[in-house]
Amino acid sequence: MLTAPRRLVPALSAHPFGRGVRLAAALLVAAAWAGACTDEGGTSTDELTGNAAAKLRRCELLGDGDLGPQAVIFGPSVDLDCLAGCFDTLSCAALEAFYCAPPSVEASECFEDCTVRFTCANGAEVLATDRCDGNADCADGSDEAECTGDNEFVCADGLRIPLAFRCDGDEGDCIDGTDELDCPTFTCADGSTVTDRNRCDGTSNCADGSDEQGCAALTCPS
Ligand SMILES: [Ca+2]
Ligand SMILES: [Ca+2]
Ligand SMILES: [Ca+2]
Repeated sequence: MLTAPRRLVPALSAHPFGRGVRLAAALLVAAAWAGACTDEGGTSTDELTGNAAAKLRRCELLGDGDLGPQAVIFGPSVDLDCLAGCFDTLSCAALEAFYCAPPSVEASECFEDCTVRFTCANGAEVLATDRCDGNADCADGSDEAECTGDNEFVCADGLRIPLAFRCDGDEGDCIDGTDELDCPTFTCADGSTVTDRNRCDGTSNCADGSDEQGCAALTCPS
């Protein structure tokens, strides 16, 4: 049974038409970071989440209940205003095709067009999230030039990792585990705690399953 919504705001590259698993994982872990941010002067992540959920409910594609952090997944290489525009303008039929019966073309194209890219010195383009992530994505390595460290998290032992790996629930990023310290938590009904990212992600993480109770689910026509 599907207990968690498919990502409300599509992880562009996690979609069947996307760019592959590695990048999907990168966008996935970028969610917690991006979720805490506000696009200054424009659409905030909370507004985008609320409006997207409202639209999907008007389209009778999303049930009542909570949305976990995993419901909204995107990195800083997505233009929030652009995504909000997609949810405003796309028809219920197009959204149903995207969420319930992928692959779909119209919605996929709208969402893909919201991707912000970085132009390498040689003129090629990579995702904006590839900028200063510690890997040379441009053939000329220019995406890693003049980096300020803003996209990095420094572990207690001095190791530098992409900021997106902070509080992503994976303890294998800093060797000393410090990337998963002081992260938001969800309190289970029995009083134990799990990382907040486990809330409504479709898997029971609390021993009593309470992290998966009261979650909104997609209500696709059968
Ligand atoms: Ca890079
Ligand atoms: Ca981590
Ligand atoms: Ca869970």
